[in-house]
Amino acid sequence: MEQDAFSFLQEFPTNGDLEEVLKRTVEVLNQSVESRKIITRKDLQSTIASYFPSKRHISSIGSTGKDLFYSLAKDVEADIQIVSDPTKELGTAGDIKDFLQYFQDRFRRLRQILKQRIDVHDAVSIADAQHASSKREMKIIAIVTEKKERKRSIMIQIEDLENVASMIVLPTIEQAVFERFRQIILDEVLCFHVVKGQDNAFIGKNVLWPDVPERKVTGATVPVCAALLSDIHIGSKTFLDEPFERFIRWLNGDLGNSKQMELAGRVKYITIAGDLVDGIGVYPNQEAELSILDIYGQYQSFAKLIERIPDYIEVIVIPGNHDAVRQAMPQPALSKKYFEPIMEAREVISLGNPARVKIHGVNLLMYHGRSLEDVIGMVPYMTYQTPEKAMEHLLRARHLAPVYGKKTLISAEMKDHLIIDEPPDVFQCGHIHVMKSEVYRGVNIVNCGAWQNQTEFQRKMGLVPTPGILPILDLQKLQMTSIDFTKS
Ligand code: D5M
Ligand code: FE
Ligand code: ZN
Repeated sequence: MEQDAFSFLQEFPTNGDLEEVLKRTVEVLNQSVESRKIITRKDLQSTIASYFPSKRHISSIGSTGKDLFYSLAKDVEADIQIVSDPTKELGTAGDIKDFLQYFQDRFRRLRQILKQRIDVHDAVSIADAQHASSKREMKIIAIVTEKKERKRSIMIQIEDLENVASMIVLPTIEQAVFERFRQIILDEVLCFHVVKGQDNAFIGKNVLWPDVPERKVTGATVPVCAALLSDIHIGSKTFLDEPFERFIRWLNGDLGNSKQMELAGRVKYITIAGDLVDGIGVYPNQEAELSILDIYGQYQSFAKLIERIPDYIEVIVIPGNHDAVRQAMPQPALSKKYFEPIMEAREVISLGNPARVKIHGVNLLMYHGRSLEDVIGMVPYMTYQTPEKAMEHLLRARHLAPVYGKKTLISAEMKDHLIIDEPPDVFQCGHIHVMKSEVYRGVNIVNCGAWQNQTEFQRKMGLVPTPGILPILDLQKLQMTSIDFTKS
């Protein structure tokens, strides 16, 4: 055995596995074609990687840490499939005809998704429901165009492709069902249980969202991880350079306890859900809070930081509302001008917002999350401190930005790119600057938080961010963990 292999073994956590590691290594050497008799450090590492997936970590941090850092991700081949990216499909929408076409596409496709539910199969059109006899119970699929809440009743205007109708939710309805009606957001396509009332109006009895079916998601076959980031806001005076520096050092095996280092070694992917830089003129008086006053310089600075991400890690980025692309959803990928300094620094996959990728077969939906503000503003009980609940609502609506004409600008494209056609395995957003995750019907939901401290503007808005905490997803077990980089 060579000296280096000896020192590796000395550092290996001493438990019953040591003998097993040696035995396996000898077996592998005996079976190999080369008639080598000397065991090297690399042989030992590869045995541990193949046979002892949970024993890959090496304890201790600091100066000796780096020598002992073993990266499994380095030995795993990247497996990324881009499923959808709006960048090349965007048109120049604008007139009334486009608007109609956009909503018709939204209605038809969401109706199709709704009809896949067994409890919606028998839904009829508004016209058929209006022709039915009074007091008859029916289901209709419609888009919501108006909602007015009174003390204990709700007036709702609905439409399908041919007709419009009014619906009233009465105070006599069960409280829990009343609360469901209160959660409705304008422009959602929903299934209503109604009873025919007088004058062609309906009495709302219940409401169903398209939702995602409860399911079991299959993870990757290898134990690799993805570090999920968003809202880095380079160029802002409140960008947290020290926590970000610790994040980079952790990735490089320079920092962390044994468990955290083991995790770092398994990071094969970094996905960034927008707001890479702070931009210019995004909110009132932003100049006072900028450390880099030109947008190109901000992207250069971003490039400098990500240059230090180990090169075996694949980085995927999409833009957010602070990035230098059009604001209307969907957003195309960063233009060449700003992406150039990034590409000179390291290889990065740049996609539009939203984007879908499959990583080792795990279906990831990346979306910056501007519309979460609209959801939080319109749905009772939602707050900026629980962005995962707002994300859950988007999954239920099967749409990333239901309401048209509020804070989220939506471009009326021929095709509605914001429909969640296929339920994702992982749903990643940012924008809110509060790190939260949960599992909803088998879907891993994560809002990535931020790498920017509270700005003066956010303070005035009452937003309390949770910056510097990194969510990490184990792609094999589909489990989320997090590391707080704000503490040294
Ligand atoms: O958004 C950062 C956070 O600030 C996010 O939680 C939304 C909140 N924000 C941003 N603009 C507004 C307005 N106009 N009202 C209320 N809350 C807001 P970012 O996209 O990083 O600026
Ligand atoms: Fe942001
Ligand atoms: Zn944002």
